[in-house]
Amino acid sequence: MIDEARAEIQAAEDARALQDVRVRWLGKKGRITLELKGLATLDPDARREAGREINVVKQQVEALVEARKEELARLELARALAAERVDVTLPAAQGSSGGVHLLTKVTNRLLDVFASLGYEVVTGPELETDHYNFEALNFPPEHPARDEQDTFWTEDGRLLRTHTSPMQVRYMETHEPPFKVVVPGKVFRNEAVDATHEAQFHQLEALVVGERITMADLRGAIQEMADALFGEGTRTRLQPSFFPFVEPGAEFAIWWTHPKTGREEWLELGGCGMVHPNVFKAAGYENVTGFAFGFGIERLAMVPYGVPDIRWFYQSDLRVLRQFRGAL
Ligand code: YSA
Repeated sequence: MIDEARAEIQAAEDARALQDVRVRWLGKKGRITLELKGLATLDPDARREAGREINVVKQQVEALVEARKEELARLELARALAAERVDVTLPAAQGSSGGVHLLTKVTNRLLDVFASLGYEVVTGPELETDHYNFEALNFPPEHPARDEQDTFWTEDGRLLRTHTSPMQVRYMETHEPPFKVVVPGKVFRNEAVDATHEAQFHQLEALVVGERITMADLRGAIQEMADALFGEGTRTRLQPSFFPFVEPGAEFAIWWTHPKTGREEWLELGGCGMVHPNVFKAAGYENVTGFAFGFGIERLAMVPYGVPDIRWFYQSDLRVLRQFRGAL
């Protein structure tokens, strides 16, 4: 009988099956219970003997059930642990690491170049007053040059700066010459947006003021920047132009090879000139001279990296952004 019980107990694959076996053997109508009840029909001596034997079997069955119960619990735990096992040899999930935007890289490169030439980097407010954006830069209220720099106004009469030049006067008001500064920053214009014009873009401004600073210094500074950015001996060109806050004024360009077409041509970078006496007057300066220049960072970045449309910089399209991960 004990062998039969042992076989059934061992065959129970889970706690529920084991409970069924236990009931079959030890329950109210179980085999051992019925055997015990059957003792009543025996005479006292045989009953004592048979009772002892059945009780031994009963204890063995109880012990076997208990042992199997513990064994099943151990197996269950081992199964659960196996299911939760982490395979450390699997390749890790590929998270996106992000990257620095091409415009930020180009700006940082420019700032490195200017820092190495001894320029201090300063920044100014994007929300400006008419005074700093126009008036102090020698744009009188009705001057037609204002039309080229239409912008967005707040109800209290301030405006989103159209260029980084307002920092010229702000800086001069709080510093004494001589100095060399560069001002990177975001600027805004109410433009008809197209492949080369955005309503929000970036400029970099340089301002150098001291005694006897001349146009030759301006020429040299632009040459140094071009050499550092595009290689020693890069040709640069200044052509006469008009900006109210310089006299004389010029547009500057560098000679370079277009990476897509392979053609050599002039790349217009921005405006420059000798700081106008009226600007020095607005800043409270006397007996100094200086030069300034400013240019668009997007336009500069577009050409060497072959970005055909300025709007691509701001569309957050990963197919575009990923191409410049390794740039610079
Ligand atoms: C001129 C003389 C100085 O002594 C100092 C600075 C300057 C530059 C002047 N403040 C200025 O903003 N001139 S600009 O209107 O001709 O713009 C300069 C550059 O900004 C352009 O050459 C172009 O590269 C870029 N730019 C202008 N409008 C743009 C633009 N880039 C993208 N989108 C636009 N809408």
